Amino acid sequence: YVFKENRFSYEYTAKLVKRLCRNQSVKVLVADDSLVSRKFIRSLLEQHLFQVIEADDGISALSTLNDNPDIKLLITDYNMPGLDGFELIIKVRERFSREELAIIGLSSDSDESLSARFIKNGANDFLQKPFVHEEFHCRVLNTLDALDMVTRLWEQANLDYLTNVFNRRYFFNLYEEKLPVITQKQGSLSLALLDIDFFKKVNDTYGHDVGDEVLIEFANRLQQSFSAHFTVARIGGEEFVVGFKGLNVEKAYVLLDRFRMQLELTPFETSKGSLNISVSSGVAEFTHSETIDELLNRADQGLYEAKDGGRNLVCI
Ligand code: GH3
Ligand code: MG
Ligand code: MG
Ligand code: MG
Repeated sequence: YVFKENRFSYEYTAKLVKRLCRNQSVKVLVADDSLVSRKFIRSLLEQHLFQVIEADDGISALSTLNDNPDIKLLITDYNMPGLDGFELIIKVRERFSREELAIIGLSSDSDESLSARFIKNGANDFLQKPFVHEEFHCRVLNTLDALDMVTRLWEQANLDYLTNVFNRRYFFNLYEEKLPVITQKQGSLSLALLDIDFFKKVNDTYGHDVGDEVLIEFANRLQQSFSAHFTVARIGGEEFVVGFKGLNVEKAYVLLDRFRMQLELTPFETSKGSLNISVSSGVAEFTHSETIDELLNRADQGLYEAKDGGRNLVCI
């Protein structure tokens, strides 16, 4: 492929290698009722190291997608028995957005309006069969590059650059959206505000870089303890929040106090040696008429009490 393009520059090769590495982890579903066509597309995709899954009609494509939500690209034929390509992508788009799953439509039908109809119905791109191999590769790679770009932009907008947990923007957007839903469903939510104790002293004694190491390690421990079930975000310098959806304040308190104790008992290993770190937290339970700012304010009052009470405490 490289030689055929006759552009054997270092940058070009590096880009290709990077792509091939990415492709190895990309699952592509090929939906086509023709065995010959499926095998052909599979061979083209495998040249670029993609993981290929096949479906021989729309219905089995749909169930394969439901069982494998990590599939990134669906390449679907138009004419198939049962569920055709259009009906398939309309159903697929009820569950997966264009940013989660890319779709490329294919057809050997001579109807010229097909490509526009495919794209209007939710396909990211369309290819007329038979196609030149090179065009197929270009369209697949462009579609996946666009998907990667959206993912990168989303991460830059919503993740904290230092610790990789959710950032302040994500946290406020999420709860402004979620609080009315929780109210409607009569569900419970407790919100904790956590603040590292005497963090300024870490910076002053060991330097800002060690301060950063502590923040990263603290965020990792928070994630390990909570992020499988709850939302963890960094909303300020050394201030983090955990949204305990589904928990009343007593239950959230128990989890937070366990975290506080584990933190106290396990020193942080940094480049300047091991440091003892403690955390103070305030936690409040959502009452169904308040805003996220009001809830956070009540958690902050708990945090103030924890600091005032000598630190290394959780207060309701
Ligand atoms: P307290 O126990 O009352 O919480 O005291 P503290 O020293 O932890 O709190 P204070 O608010 O006085 O200090 C927080 C410090 O966090 C001040 C600021 O320079 C530092 N900080 C904020 N963001 C960062 C960061 O991204 N990296 C590092 N290394 N330090 C940060
Ligand atoms: Mg067909
Ligand atoms: Mg603080
Ligand atoms: Mg602090």
